[in-house]
Amino acid sequence: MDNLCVLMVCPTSTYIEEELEKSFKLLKLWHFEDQNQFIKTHCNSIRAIVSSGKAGPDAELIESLPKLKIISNYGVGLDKVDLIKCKEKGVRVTNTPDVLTDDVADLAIGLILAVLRRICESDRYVRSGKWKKGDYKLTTKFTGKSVGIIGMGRIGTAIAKRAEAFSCNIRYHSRTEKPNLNYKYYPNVIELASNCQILVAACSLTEETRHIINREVIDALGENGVVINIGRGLLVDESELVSALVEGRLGGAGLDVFEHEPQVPEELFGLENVVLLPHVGTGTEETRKAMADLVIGNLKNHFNNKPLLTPAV
Ligand code: 8YV
Repeated sequence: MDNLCVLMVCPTSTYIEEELEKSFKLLKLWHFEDQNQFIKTHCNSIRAIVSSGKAGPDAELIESLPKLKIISNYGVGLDKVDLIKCKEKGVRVTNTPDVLTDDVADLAIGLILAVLRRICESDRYVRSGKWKKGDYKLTTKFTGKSVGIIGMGRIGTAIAKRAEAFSCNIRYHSRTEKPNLNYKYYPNVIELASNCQILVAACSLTEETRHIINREVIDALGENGVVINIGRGLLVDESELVSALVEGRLGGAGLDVFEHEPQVPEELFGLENVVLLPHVGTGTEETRKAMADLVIGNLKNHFNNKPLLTPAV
Protein backbone atom coordinates (compact mmCIF):
# COMPACT_ATOMS: atom_id res chain seq x y z
CA MET A 1 0.00 0.00 0.00
CA ASP A 2 3.12 2.20 0.18
CA ASN A 3 2.32 4.14 -2.97
CA LEU A 4 -1.33 4.65 -2.16
CA CYS A 5 -1.97 8.35 -1.68
CA VAL A 6 -4.02 9.45 1.31
CA LEU A 7 -4.95 13.13 1.54
CA MET A 8 -5.36 14.59 5.02
CA VAL A 9 -7.37 17.82 4.72
CA CYS A 10 -6.57 19.26 8.16
CA PRO A 11 -4.36 18.34 11.13
CA THR A 12 -5.92 15.54 13.21
CA SER A 13 -3.39 13.73 15.38
CA THR A 14 0.34 13.09 15.07
CA TYR A 15 -0.38 9.44 15.92
CA ILE A 16 -2.62 9.11 12.82
CA GLU A 17 0.00 10.85 10.71
CA GLU A 18 2.82 8.60 11.95
CA GLU A 19 0.78 5.42 11.55
CA LEU A 20 -0.49 6.31 8.07
CA GLU A 21 3.01 7.25 6.95
CA LYS A 22 4.10 3.67 7.72
CA SER A 23 1.65 2.23 5.17
CA PHE A 24 0.61 5.00 2.78
CA LYS A 25 1.93 8.07 1.01
CA LEU A 26 0.40 10.80 3.17
CA LEU A 27 -0.31 14.24 1.69
CA LYS A 28 -1.02 17.03 4.18
CA LEU A 29 -3.13 19.64 2.44
CA TRP A 30 -2.62 22.40 5.01
CA HIS A 31 1.14 22.36 4.36
CA PHE A 32 0.58 23.85 0.92
CA GLU A 33 -0.18 27.47 0.22
CA ASP A 34 -1.72 26.99 -3.20
CA GLN A 35 -4.07 24.14 -2.34
CA ASN A 36 -5.89 24.22 -5.68
CA GLN A 37 -2.65 23.74 -7.54
CA PHE A 38 -1.64 20.98 -5.11
CA ILE A 39 -4.90 19.13 -5.78
CA LYS A 40 -4.47 19.54 -9.54
CA THR A 41 -1.01 18.01 -9.32
CA HIS A 42 -2.10 14.99 -7.24
CA CYS A 43 -5.72 14.51 -8.37
CA ASN A 44 -5.01 11.28 -10.22
CA SER A 45 -3.21 9.59 -7.36
CA ILE A 46 -5.35 10.44 -4.31
CA ARG A 47 -7.31 7.31 -3.31
CA ALA A 48 -8.43 8.24 0.19
CA ILE A 49 -9.16 11.29 2.35
CA VAL A 50 -8.88 11.72 6.11
CA SER A 51 -11.29 14.40 7.34
CA SER A 52 -12.52 15.52 10.77
CA GLY A 53 -15.06 17.68 12.57
CA LYS A 54 -12.90 20.67 11.57
CA ALA A 55 -12.70 20.18 7.82
CA GLY A 56 -13.87 17.75 5.20
CA PRO A 57 -14.17 17.51 1.43
CA ASP A 58 -16.94 19.44 -0.30
CA ALA A 59 -18.61 18.30 -3.52
CA GLU A 60 -16.05 20.13 -5.66
CA LEU A 61 -13.05 18.43 -4.06
CA ILE A 62 -14.69 14.99 -4.26
CA GLU A 63 -15.56 15.62 -7.91
CA SER A 64 -11.98 16.64 -8.70
CA LEU A 65 -10.48 13.34 -7.47
CA PRO A 66 -11.37 10.60 -9.99
CA LYS A 67 -9.53 7.85 -8.07
CA LEU A 68 -11.02 8.69 -4.66
CA LYS A 69 -12.50 5.55 -3.07
CA ILE A 70 -12.91 6.26 0.64
CA ILE A 71 -13.20 9.09 3.18
CA SER A 72 -12.24 8.12 6.72
CA ASN A 73 -13.53 10.73 9.16
CA TYR A 74 -11.89 11.37 12.55
CA GLY A 75 -15.11 12.01 14.45
CA VAL A 76 -18.73 10.88 14.44
CA GLY A 77 -20.26 14.00 12.84
CA LEU A 78 -20.11 13.91 9.06
CA ASP A 79 -21.49 17.38 8.34
CA LYS A 80 -18.20 18.54 6.75
CA VAL A 81 -18.31 15.74 4.18
CA ASP A 82 -20.63 16.05 1.18
CA LEU A 83 -22.38 12.69 1.64
CA ILE A 84 -24.69 13.15 -1.35
CA LYS A 85 -21.71 13.54 -3.65
CA CYS A 86 -20.05 10.51 -2.03
CA LYS A 87 -23.11 8.35 -2.69
CA GLU A 88 -23.30 9.63 -6.27
CA LYS A 89 -19.64 8.81 -6.92
CA GLY A 90 -19.62 5.51 -5.01
CA VAL A 91 -17.11 6.84 -2.46
CA ARG A 92 -17.28 4.98 0.87
CA VAL A 93 -17.37 7.01 4.10
CA THR A 94 -16.49 5.90 7.63
CA ASN A 95 -16.70 7.71 10.97
CA THR A 96 -15.85 6.96 14.62
CA PRO A 97 -19.08 6.27 16.53
CA ASP A 98 -19.38 4.53 19.93
CA VAL A 99 -15.78 5.02 21.09
CA LEU A 100 -16.45 8.72 21.78
CA THR A 101 -19.97 8.51 23.22
CA ASP A 102 -18.98 8.40 26.90
CA ASP A 103 -16.60 11.35 26.69
CA VAL A 104 -19.09 13.60 24.95
CA ALA A 105 -21.88 12.64 27.37
CA ASP A 106 -19.55 13.16 30.35
CA LEU A 107 -18.71 16.62 29.08
CA ALA A 108 -22.38 17.52 28.59
CA ILE A 109 -22.99 16.77 32.27
CA GLY A 110 -19.80 18.66 33.14
CA LEU A 111 -21.10 21.71 31.28
CA ILE A 112 -24.49 21.53 33.01
CA LEU A 113 -22.81 21.40 36.41
CA ALA A 114 -20.31 24.10 35.46
CA VAL A 115 -23.09 26.47 34.38
CA LEU A 116 -25.57 25.79 37.22
CA ARG A 117 -22.98 25.60 40.01
CA ARG A 118 -20.81 28.33 38.44
CA ILE A 119 -17.71 26.16 38.77
CA CYS A 120 -15.54 28.29 36.46
CA GLU A 121 -16.62 31.56 38.06
CA SER A 122 -16.01 30.17 41.57
CA ASP A 123 -12.55 29.06 40.51
CA ARG A 124 -11.82 32.58 39.26
CA TYR A 125 -13.18 33.90 42.57
CA VAL A 126 -10.65 31.91 44.57
CA ARG A 127 -7.72 32.66 42.26
CA SER A 128 -8.37 36.40 42.29
CA GLY A 129 -8.28 36.48 46.11
CA LYS A 130 -11.95 37.60 46.38
CA TRP A 131 -12.81 34.79 48.82
CA LYS A 132 -10.87 36.60 51.55
CA LYS A 133 -13.36 39.47 51.22
CA GLY A 134 -16.48 37.30 51.51
CA ASP A 135 -18.18 34.04 50.64
CA TYR A 136 -19.21 33.22 47.09
CA LYS A 137 -22.88 33.71 46.10
CA LEU A 138 -25.43 30.86 46.01
CA THR A 139 -25.97 28.98 42.76
CA THR A 140 -28.55 26.58 41.23
CA LYS A 141 -29.14 22.92 42.06
CA PHE A 142 -28.84 20.33 39.26
CA THR A 143 -30.28 17.21 40.93
CA GLY A 144 -33.96 16.80 40.07
CA LYS A 145 -34.09 19.35 37.24
CA SER A 146 -35.87 18.64 33.97
CA VAL A 147 -33.53 17.99 31.08
CA GLY A 148 -34.65 18.20 27.45
CA ILE A 149 -32.44 16.43 24.93
CA ILE A 150 -32.55 17.12 21.20
CA GLY A 151 -31.34 13.96 19.46
CA MET A 152 -31.78 10.59 21.16
CA GLY A 153 -29.03 8.72 19.35
CA ARG A 154 -26.02 7.17 21.04
CA ILE A 155 -24.82 10.41 22.64
CA GLY A 156 -28.29 11.68 23.62
CA THR A 157 -29.07 8.34 25.26
CA ALA A 158 -25.77 8.39 27.17
CA ILE A 159 -26.52 11.94 28.43
CA ALA A 160 -30.01 10.82 29.52
CA LYS A 161 -28.55 7.86 31.41
CA ARG A 162 -26.17 10.16 33.29
CA ALA A 163 -28.86 12.76 34.00
CA GLU A 164 -31.09 9.98 35.40
CA ALA A 165 -28.41 9.38 38.03
CA PHE A 166 -29.03 13.01 39.07
CA SER A 167 -32.76 12.19 39.45
CA CYS A 168 -33.58 14.43 36.48
CA ASN A 169 -36.80 14.29 34.51
CA ILE A 170 -35.78 13.47 30.96
CA ARG A 171 -37.74 14.63 27.91
CA TYR A 172 -36.57 14.52 24.32
CA HIS A 173 -37.10 15.46 20.72
CA SER A 174 -35.86 13.42 17.79
CA ARG A 175 -37.02 12.66 14.26
CA THR A 176 -39.09 9.75 15.52
CA GLU A 177 -40.27 8.56 18.90
CA LYS A 178 -38.18 5.73 20.42
CA PRO A 179 -40.74 3.18 21.62
CA ASN A 180 -38.25 1.46 23.93
CA LEU A 181 -37.58 4.62 26.01
CA ASN A 182 -39.53 5.74 29.05
CA TYR A 183 -38.78 9.43 28.53
CA LYS A 184 -41.50 11.80 27.33
CA TYR A 185 -41.26 12.49 23.61
CA TYR A 186 -41.95 15.94 22.12
CA PRO A 187 -42.42 16.08 18.34
CA ASN A 188 -42.06 19.86 18.63
CA VAL A 189 -38.85 21.48 19.93
CA ILE A 190 -40.62 24.62 21.22
CA GLU A 191 -42.85 22.45 23.37
CA LEU A 192 -39.84 20.52 24.62
CA ALA A 193 -38.15 23.82 25.54
CA SER A 194 -41.31 25.02 27.34
CA ASN A 195 -41.20 21.87 29.45
CA CYS A 196 -37.60 21.68 30.56
CA GLN A 197 -35.03 23.85 32.30
CA ILE A 198 -31.90 22.51 30.62
CA LEU A 199 -31.96 22.00 26.86
CA VAL A 200 -29.12 19.91 25.38
CA ALA A 201 -28.31 19.85 21.66
CA ALA A 202 -27.03 16.34 20.94
CA CYS A 203 -28.22 15.64 17.40
CA SER A 204 -26.22 15.57 14.21
CA LEU A 205 -26.12 18.65 12.00
CA THR A 206 -28.29 18.32 8.89
CA GLU A 207 -30.42 20.69 6.80
CA GLU A 208 -33.35 19.88 9.16
CA THR A 209 -31.46 20.49 12.41
CA ARG A 210 -29.60 23.68 11.38
CA HIS A 211 -30.62 26.39 13.92
CA ILE A 212 -32.99 23.92 15.59
CA ILE A 213 -32.46 26.09 18.68
CA ASN A 214 -33.73 29.42 17.37
CA ARG A 215 -35.22 32.53 18.98
CA GLU A 216 -38.61 30.91 19.62
CA VAL A 217 -37.02 27.90 21.30
CA ILE A 218 -34.78 30.13 23.41
CA ASP A 219 -37.76 32.24 24.46
CA ALA A 220 -39.72 29.08 25.33
CA LEU A 221 -36.84 27.97 27.55
CA GLY A 222 -36.89 31.35 29.25
CA GLU A 223 -34.84 33.36 31.72
CA ASN A 224 -34.16 30.40 34.01
CA GLY A 225 -33.33 28.06 31.15
CA VAL A 226 -29.90 26.83 30.11
CA VAL A 227 -28.71 25.78 26.64
CA ILE A 228 -25.99 23.13 26.40
CA ASN A 229 -24.40 22.46 23.01
CA ILE A 230 -22.01 19.55 22.54
CA GLY A 231 -23.08 18.83 18.95
CA ARG A 232 -22.32 21.45 16.33
CA GLY A 233 -22.34 25.24 16.53
CA LEU A 234 -24.89 25.53 13.74
CA LEU A 235 -27.52 23.65 15.74
CA VAL A 236 -28.03 26.94 17.58
CA ASP A 237 -28.76 30.32 16.04
CA GLU A 238 -25.68 31.86 17.65
CA SER A 239 -26.61 35.54 17.25
CA GLU A 240 -30.02 34.85 18.84
CA LEU A 241 -28.32 32.94 21.66
CA VAL A 242 -25.89 35.81 22.26
CA SER A 243 -28.61 38.46 22.34
CA ALA A 244 -30.80 36.34 24.65
CA LEU A 245 -27.88 35.92 27.06
CA VAL A 246 -26.83 39.56 26.89
CA GLU A 247 -30.44 40.73 27.43
CA GLY A 248 -31.02 38.24 30.28
CA ARG A 249 -33.79 36.39 28.40
CA LEU A 250 -31.90 33.12 28.90
CA GLY A 251 -30.41 31.87 32.18
CA GLY A 252 -27.12 30.49 30.91
CA ALA A 253 -25.27 28.40 28.35
CA GLY A 254 -22.57 25.75 28.23
CA LEU A 255 -21.01 25.61 24.79
CA ASP A 256 -18.36 23.26 23.41
CA VAL A 257 -19.05 24.16 19.78
CA PHE A 258 -19.58 27.38 17.82
CA GLU A 259 -20.73 28.50 14.40
CA HIS A 260 -17.33 29.75 13.23
CA GLU A 261 -14.71 27.87 15.26
CA PRO A 262 -12.27 28.93 16.56
CA GLN A 263 -14.08 32.30 16.52
CA VAL A 264 -16.31 32.77 19.57
CA PRO A 265 -18.61 35.81 19.91
CA GLU A 266 -16.76 38.23 22.19
CA GLU A 267 -20.02 39.38 23.79
CA LEU A 268 -19.95 36.05 25.65
CA PHE A 269 -16.55 36.64 27.24
CA GLY A 270 -17.88 38.92 29.96
CA LEU A 271 -20.86 36.73 30.94
CA GLU A 272 -20.40 34.64 34.10
CA ASN A 273 -23.44 32.44 33.37
CA VAL A 274 -21.75 31.08 30.27
CA VAL A 275 -19.08 28.36 30.06
CA LEU A 276 -17.07 28.22 26.85
CA LEU A 277 -14.99 25.23 25.74
CA PRO A 278 -12.78 24.83 22.64
CA HIS A 279 -14.58 21.83 21.01
CA VAL A 280 -13.10 19.22 23.34
CA GLY A 281 -16.00 16.78 23.70
CA THR A 282 -13.92 13.86 22.46
CA GLY A 283 -10.63 15.33 23.61
CA THR A 284 -9.19 12.70 25.95
CA GLU A 285 -6.05 10.67 25.30
CA GLU A 286 -8.04 7.43 25.48
CA THR A 287 -10.83 8.41 23.13
CA ARG A 288 -8.71 10.20 20.56
CA LYS A 289 -6.48 7.09 20.36
CA ALA A 290 -9.54 4.86 19.84
CA MET A 291 -10.86 7.27 17.17
CA ALA A 292 -7.47 7.32 15.45
CA ASP A 293 -7.30 3.52 15.42
CA LEU A 294 -10.70 3.42 13.70
CA VAL A 295 -9.60 5.97 11.08
CA ILE A 296 -6.51 3.89 10.32
CA GLY A 297 -8.29 0.52 10.58
CA ASN A 298 -11.02 1.58 8.16
CA LEU A 299 -8.47 2.69 5.56
CA LYS A 300 -6.39 -0.46 5.91
CA ASN A 301 -9.44 -2.72 5.72
CA HIS A 302 -10.70 -0.93 2.64
CA PHE A 303 -7.44 -1.34 0.74
CA ASN A 304 -7.08 -4.97 1.91
CA ASN A 305 -10.60 -5.74 0.65
CA LYS A 306 -11.88 -6.44 4.15
CA PRO A 307 -15.18 -5.14 5.58
CA LEU A 308 -15.11 -1.56 6.88
CA LEU A 309 -15.10 -1.33 10.69
CA THR A 310 -17.54 1.57 10.98
CA PRO A 311 -19.14 2.33 7.62
CA ALA A 312 -21.44 5.34 7.30
CA VAL A 313 -21.89 5.36 3.50
C1 8YV B 1 -13.85 16.12 16.08
C2 8YV B 1 -16.21 15.77 16.51
O1 8YV B 1 -13.88 15.29 14.98
O2 8YV B 1 -16.79 13.48 16.63
C3 8YV B 1 -17.04 14.58 16.15
O3 8YV B 1 -17.97 14.75 15.36
O4 8YV B 1 -16.61 16.86 16.34
C4 8YV B 1 -14.85 15.61 17.09
O5 8YV B 1 -14.56 14.36 17.53
C5 8YV B 1 -12.49 16.18 16.64
O6 8YV B 1 -12.46 17.32 17.38
C6 8YV B 1 -11.40 16.28 15.61
O7 8YV B 1 -11.53 17.48 14.93
